[in-house]
Amino acid sequence: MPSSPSRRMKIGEFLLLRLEEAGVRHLFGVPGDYNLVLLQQLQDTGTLKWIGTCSELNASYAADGYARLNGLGALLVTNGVGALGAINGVGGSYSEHVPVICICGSIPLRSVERGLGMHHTMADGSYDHFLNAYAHVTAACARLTPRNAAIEIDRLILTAWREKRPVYMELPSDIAYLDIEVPAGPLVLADAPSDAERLRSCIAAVARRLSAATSPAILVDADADRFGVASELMELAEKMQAPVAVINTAKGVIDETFPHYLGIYLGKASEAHVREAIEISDCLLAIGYRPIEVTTGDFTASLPANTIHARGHSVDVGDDNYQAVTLKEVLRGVINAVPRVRNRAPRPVAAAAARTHADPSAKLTQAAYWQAMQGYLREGDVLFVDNGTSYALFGLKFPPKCTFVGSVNWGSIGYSVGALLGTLTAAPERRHLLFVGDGSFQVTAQELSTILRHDHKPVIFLINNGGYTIERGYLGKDEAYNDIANWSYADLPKVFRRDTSARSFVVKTNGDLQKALSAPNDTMIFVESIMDRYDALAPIINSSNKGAELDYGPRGPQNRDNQLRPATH
Ligand SMILES: Cc1ncc(C[n+]2csc(CCOP(=O)(O)OP(=O)(O)O)c2C)c(N)n1
Ligand SMILES: [Mg+2]
Repeated sequence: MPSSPSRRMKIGEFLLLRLEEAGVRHLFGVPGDYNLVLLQQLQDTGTLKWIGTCSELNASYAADGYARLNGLGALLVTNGVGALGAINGVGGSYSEHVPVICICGSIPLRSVERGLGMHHTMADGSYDHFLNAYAHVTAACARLTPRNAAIEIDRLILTAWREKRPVYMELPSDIAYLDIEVPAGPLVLADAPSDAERLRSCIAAVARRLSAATSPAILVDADADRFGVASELMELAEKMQAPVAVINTAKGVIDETFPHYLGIYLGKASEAHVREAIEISDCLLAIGYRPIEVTTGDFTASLPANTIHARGHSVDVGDDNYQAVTLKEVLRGVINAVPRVRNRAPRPVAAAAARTHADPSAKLTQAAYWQAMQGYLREGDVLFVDNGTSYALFGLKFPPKCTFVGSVNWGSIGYSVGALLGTLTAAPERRHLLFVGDGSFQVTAQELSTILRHDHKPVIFLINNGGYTIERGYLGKDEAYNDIANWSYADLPKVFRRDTSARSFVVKTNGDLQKALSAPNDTMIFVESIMDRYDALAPIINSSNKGAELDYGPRGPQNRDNQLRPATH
């Protein structure tokens, strides 16, 4: 049998080359003795650009943000201490379906083989703890050896890309410079072709149902973005004149100015027209739907029993389950197969709510803040939201071509600051707006320094309300555990970069906010808005109140008048 062409390369250099071929141009992380060898190879070969971060947690968030815009992201950590620092973020990538490659410079094989005790281990003779930990938060993981490296590197990168999930690889520090035989050709990121019969049958089954329906509709979760099918979904909706709703994880995935876009579906918490179109559809096509309490209006979502469930690599239609098909091919086939509908007009778009005039000298409230933000958004923005009262961003209407970045399922506070570094690195030409609370910001604040170091120009909107307001709606309206230290947030750009040109604003009134919003975007803008600790939009407090019922049950302490409730006017 003729063997496929091969060549010889150093393991570390091969890994870097493969990352580059997979479209990864930057590597985030923190150096450590076990990974310095790979960093030296990166330096010597000039393949990827190194973006050192202040912590591995932030590197994991940055790689996640980068991957969301770039299709794939990567970070480099050191054994144990670095790997566990990053595992929260990698777990988030797993939960949120984001393809991230976590590379860990690990214990030399010499020590593993001889059982030599080494630092950054449990000193218990085992070297597998961190590999085992990562097995729970990755689609695949492996420790590289000279025998498996050529195969494992390709398998792991391709698995991350195909599954839209993170992978973890350990590169023992004494093998990065060893020559191995590697394939001569480049790594091609592609899905395995669908099974021809399954694909044909699946397309026919979906198209048949959709064509026969009188009220077809589409419901979109985040996988529509991860598997890159937003434009197909809009094409299908257009051809069938069918309405499309998203759940909050997929905010902005469907252009919100698209005539067939309905809004966000959240069960009973949805607007009536959205709820009706989804719940009484006689053929609902759901894309990657993964319901949890915060994406279903506390389990009040109710999809029709005969909903078609399409996922990245499989489709459920009635009793039939189709495997070995890809979402993109299925949708392309369905678009071609369904007849063009002309008599199902989209519902007229409601006129935008009239803007009330804000008194410039009045103290800033959340209601006025979010109304002002609606006017600030512009086409093409990358819009970040962290946990907290900033969730009000979900209520704003996005202009075309905006990208939403958030972590709705995983919900780790501080994610947004690290991820912002990642999206800025992936797409520095776009305008990036971060909406974050003081509590979330404190978790990962030091990454602001890396953002400044690389001359990025985001706009950071921080709400200083003295602590964890959204948590006060669960429990502890006035308890000290929901209070935090009152930093001088707007001074931080100067702290993190002495010669910063960032424009900082401390906003207390509507007039202050207007001034901040009129600053040009030629440098970083940091807007610290001081607001009342009890101020939050009613849907947000309601959601916290309901969350407390679910979390603590009827015997819980939330009923002792110990909970922030929506204001009653
Ligand atoms: C890593 C992590 N720790 C704790 C929490 C719990 N938590 C959720 S929201 C929140 C408070 C957020 O406060 P802040 O960012 O100030 O937002 P606010 O509601 O005050 O606007 C906390 C502590 C979490 N989601 N993630
Ligand atoms: Mg707060």
